Amino acid sequence: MSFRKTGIGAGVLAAAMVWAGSALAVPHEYQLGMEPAASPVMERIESFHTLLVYIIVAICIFVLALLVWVVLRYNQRANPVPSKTHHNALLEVAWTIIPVIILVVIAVPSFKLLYFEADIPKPDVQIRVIGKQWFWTYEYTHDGDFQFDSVILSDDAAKAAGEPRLLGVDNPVVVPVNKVIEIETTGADVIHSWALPEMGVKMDAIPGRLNHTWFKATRTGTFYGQCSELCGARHAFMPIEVKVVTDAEYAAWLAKAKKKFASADTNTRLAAQ
Ligand SMILES: [Cu+2]
Repeated sequence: MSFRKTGIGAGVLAAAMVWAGSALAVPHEYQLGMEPAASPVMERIESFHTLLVYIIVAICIFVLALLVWVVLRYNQRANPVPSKTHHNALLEVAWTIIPVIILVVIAVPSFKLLYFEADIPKPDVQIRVIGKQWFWTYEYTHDGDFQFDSVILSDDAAKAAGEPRLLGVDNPVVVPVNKVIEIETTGADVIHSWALPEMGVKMDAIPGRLNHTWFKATRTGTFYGQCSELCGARHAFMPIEVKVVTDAEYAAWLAKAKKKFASADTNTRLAAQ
């Protein structure tokens, strides 16, 4: 991640971790695997990814072994009189059937995962996410009727707030832990994409269209994401910050947010008039 390379101090990171109340959900130096899953969808994505890695490694080793065998056994010196064999029915059937079996082994869990992701359970919280050039607007349409803009913090403000550079925002999204959060995305100008890696969420926010996805956070903490559809000059500067909190903390935040953001005009309210 660029903010590590561009010099966030370890102290700031440690402070951010304390502030977040749990492991800071950002990548680390020399990280090999994905970030630890924090939702049922991401847990399944990670185990599917692991299955694919095993299959890919096995195929690579097998193909490499074949190559080495051919190079050593059938080079001109070792094998001066080449075989005139031009086909072998058994071999041809095998190299057709075995890849088909491998593809089926991949397809079955892949479709299962796809449908698990697409089937949105009954939501506890619904949030409309509107991508704008270049920030996000969040509308709480279920738990009250308010909206707010979520804008990147300046480097100085991020430092002061103990937030990672280029990821912290002024108004993070707040959601309760272990609850189904339905996310409805749309775009106000061009196509954006709302992505939260640890929740396994990446959904395009397209003008004139409502896309739906969901996540259920399995632990509390602060999670970061970024716009994932090139949307213009400041595409890299519209991060996503989601705080997952307990039910009580969520209720308290909701009460405050309703007052704080009450003056803002919401699209929902305009539509209701
Ligand atoms: Cu973008």
